[in-house]
Amino acid sequence: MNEVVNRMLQRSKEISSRIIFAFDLDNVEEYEEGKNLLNLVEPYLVGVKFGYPTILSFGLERVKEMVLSLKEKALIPIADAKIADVSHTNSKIAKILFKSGFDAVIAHGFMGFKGSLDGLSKTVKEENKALFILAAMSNDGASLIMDKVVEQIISESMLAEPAGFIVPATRPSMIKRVKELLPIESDLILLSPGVGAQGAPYGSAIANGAHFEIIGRSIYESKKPLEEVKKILLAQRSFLKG
Ligand code: OMP
Repeated sequence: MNEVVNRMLQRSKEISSRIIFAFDLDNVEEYEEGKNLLNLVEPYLVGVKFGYPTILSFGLERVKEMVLSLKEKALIPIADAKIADVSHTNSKIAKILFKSGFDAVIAHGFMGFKGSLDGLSKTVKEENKALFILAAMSNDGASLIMDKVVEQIISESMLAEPAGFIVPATRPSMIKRVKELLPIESDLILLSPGVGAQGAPYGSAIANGAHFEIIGRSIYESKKPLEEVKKILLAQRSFLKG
């Protein structure tokens, strides 16, 4: 099993949580506030996903500081740069992100393996990190194009030996479809955004077979983020028991 995934599953078991926090702040003035928020909720998180809003507004040096501090507490930092370019550019992006301490990167899969995912996959393996690939997206429009080619996306992506896929909590049928497309007994994991602010109930992606729920605004826009995180945990745990 991928070493990063191993750590994710271990932490998940230890703290009984399936939450990956989507940390998407877009104003550098929120830096101190953001750090305080992370300190508040980190005991309940398996990982933190940094998206373009945070990386571009805070800058990589500040993000690196946050990433290293999360790693000290055994959280898994994931860089969501939705990599989707040709091989050598993909590799350069990934190397920069790994140098900043990230354990995993997220890439698209529609570009195919040859000349795109191949280079990225090589870099990820060389650095002993994890690659997560978008199988289908959570927005409504994704059902028009992406859902229709999910089989091809998965088969091309598998050549890149990913650690797992991103699947939409907003369309549970797609979570199930992706699971069906994966090899039997595969140890690939599924991360699912679309929970909370985008409409899927807390815990529902877990109930539908995802391993982790990626949740952003419901936490960082809440007046009581810690209470919200505890609500998410309760929902996830009830589905895991049920
Ligand atoms: P909230 O809607 O605020 O919970 O955030 C969801 C997070 O998941 C954001 O960081 C999105 O960029 C991300 N995301 C989706 O919402 N939909 C997708 O299909 C894929 C992603 C992603 O790759 O993480």
